[in-house]
Amino acid sequence: MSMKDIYSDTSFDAIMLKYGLALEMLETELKVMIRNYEYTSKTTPVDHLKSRLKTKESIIKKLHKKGYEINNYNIMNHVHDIIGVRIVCSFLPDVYEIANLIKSNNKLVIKEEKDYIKNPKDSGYVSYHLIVLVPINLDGKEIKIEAEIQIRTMAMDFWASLDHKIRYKFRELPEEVEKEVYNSSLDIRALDEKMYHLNEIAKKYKEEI
Ligand code: 0O2
Repeated sequence: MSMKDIYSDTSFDAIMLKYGLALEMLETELKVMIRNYEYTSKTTPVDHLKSRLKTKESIIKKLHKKGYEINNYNIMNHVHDIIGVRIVCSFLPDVYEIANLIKSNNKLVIKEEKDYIKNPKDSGYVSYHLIVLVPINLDGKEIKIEAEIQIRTMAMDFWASLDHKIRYKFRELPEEVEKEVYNSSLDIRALDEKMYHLNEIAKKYKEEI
């Protein structure tokens, strides 16, 4: 019986194993980078980090939505967020600080950047996304696996989590609900600005006393 090595095995289970390994590698890389930054800058820009591997059902749903046939080639080439890492920061500028930190990491390759803070989505969704390639070593050979990193403030995370819940529950939103959900995203943006300014005032006050 011939045994396929994991590097050349293209079965669904082997693909998910590779993504699982890449997620572990990415999480470690990000945590080390953040701890190191916190140590040298004496600041704590990150409130928390969480990650997940997309479920098989969710992968199939995404391919359906994009109009692709369900096969392993399309999974690897058209689903960009099988690995999802979310970094939740305290204040708005922290989001860009962390994004720049990731962009300067020499192990990760930046494939795409989507700044939904400067260009919010029609829904009101605000966040900063990076699609990165994570290198992993299998049987002495390197492969690069795609991952999506979402960076946002706590306020943006609060809105996005509840927006996701509301949308998931109701599928299509009534127009007035859609409008109010959008309006609440404007409140969130204003709140982020306000908390940032209050923190700046507090910092200045601390420096002066
Ligand atoms: P889930 O359940 O969170 O995984 P792509 O993934 O790049 O092929 P797309 O849609 O162009 O497809 O990517 P985009 O717009 O960058 O969005 C990717 C993810 O951002 C989504 O993944 C959500 O997590 C989040 N997102 C985007 N728009 C919204 C929004 O309006 N509301 C909320 N709450 N989240 C949003 P999934 O797979 O759609 O969902």
